[in-house]
Amino acid sequence: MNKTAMISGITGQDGGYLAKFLLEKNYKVYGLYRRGATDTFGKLKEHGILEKIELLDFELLEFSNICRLIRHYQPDEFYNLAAQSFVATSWAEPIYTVQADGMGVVYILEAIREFSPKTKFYQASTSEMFGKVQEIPQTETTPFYPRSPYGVAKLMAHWTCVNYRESFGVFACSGILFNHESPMRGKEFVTRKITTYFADLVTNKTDMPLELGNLNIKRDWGFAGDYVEMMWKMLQYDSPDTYVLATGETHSIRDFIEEVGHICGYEIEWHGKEECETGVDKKTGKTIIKTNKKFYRPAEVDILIGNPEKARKVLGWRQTVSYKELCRMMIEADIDRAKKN
Ligand code: NAP
Ligand code: G4F
Repeated sequence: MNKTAMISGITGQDGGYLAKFLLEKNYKVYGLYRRGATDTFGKLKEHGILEKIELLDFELLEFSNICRLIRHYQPDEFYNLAAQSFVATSWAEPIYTVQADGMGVVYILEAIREFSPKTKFYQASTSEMFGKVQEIPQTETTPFYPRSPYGVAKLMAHWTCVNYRESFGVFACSGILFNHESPMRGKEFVTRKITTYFADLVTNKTDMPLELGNLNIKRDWGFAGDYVEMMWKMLQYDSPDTYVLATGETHSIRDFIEEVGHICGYEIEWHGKEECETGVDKKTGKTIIKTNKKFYRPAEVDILIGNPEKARKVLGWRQTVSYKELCRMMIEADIDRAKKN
């Protein structure tokens, strides 16, 4: 009998990579999605797996819907990747974000506890929970200090997961994942915002500068494809636990721009400071990057860098795509797309 897995957030970046991975392992995959007025299956089509997934209606805020799904299908594994995942939006929509990213997880765990206690559960926790970091690098024991409604909601979900593990014996794992990117990353996130811009620039689709927020922020960026395999590994291990997944390297936004720019043949010279900074193409003297206060956040997470030692030892975690390879993979994919459209 094939194992069954439910993936919430199937239309997102990680949903597509995880579904592809599980299908290759002969899982029966139920893709949980919320109805939209426009087509949200673009990533699954690009992966070439849309037809192989059984799609089911799902909404994080609808407890009755979650109960029915879990009671009826009783999946072997449930991967909760659904969330309002854009940190900046969480200040504009704090109540919705806390309900979806926090309470939504309580709903799923309650449904599992009540109707399918054998279902193993993966929660997409995040390095945003470390926020104003209390330790460098961050590990599973670093104290949390979230800086956004998103981080606060995810922290509630994380502790709920730990609590259902300890109180009710639910096989609930929490993966504290640091930023992971790919050509399937949403275009509002900073890496993809930068690669789509440079792709438009080199294919002459724009001659305007790219406007960004704080360029000094540092992130630990890995490749999404590497991280989804570890989600699965967590659920195959003898007992449920919490793991940090990260590369152990950190780079600034400015560094990411320079790397992608370099691949595209631009050498960038920086002028001014902070909210008045510009990046100028050395060859032409043209301004291609501008900072704009609009993209600054009310409270920042200045630096993230994880120590994935526990995952390395227990799960065999290893990174297959380096930072530079990731930059190249993302810009090449966006240039290809820009040429096609
Ligand atoms: P993503 O691309 O933004 O995907 C989020 C998914 O959640 C989408 O499928 C979205 O559906 C769905 N969703 C949002 N609100 C929902 C709701 N109310 N009900 C049902 N579905 C809803 O995110 P991702 O990068 O794949 O990340 C996957 C998960 O990992 C998220 O929980 C994120 O918070 C977490 N995480 C991500 C990273 C990272 O660096 N990528 C790091 C740590 C943790 P629509 O397509 O309909 O919007
Ligand atoms: O790419 P970002 O929007 O990702 P952020 O906020 O780190 O969140 C992502 O990673 C988390 C894991 O740590 C996930 F939990 C979360 O779901 C999401 O996947 O922003 C990265 C940094 C921020 O500090 C932001 O202030 O880039 C800075 N930034 C500077 N200018 C910008 C911009 N971010 C965006 N999105 N757009 C800008 O113009």
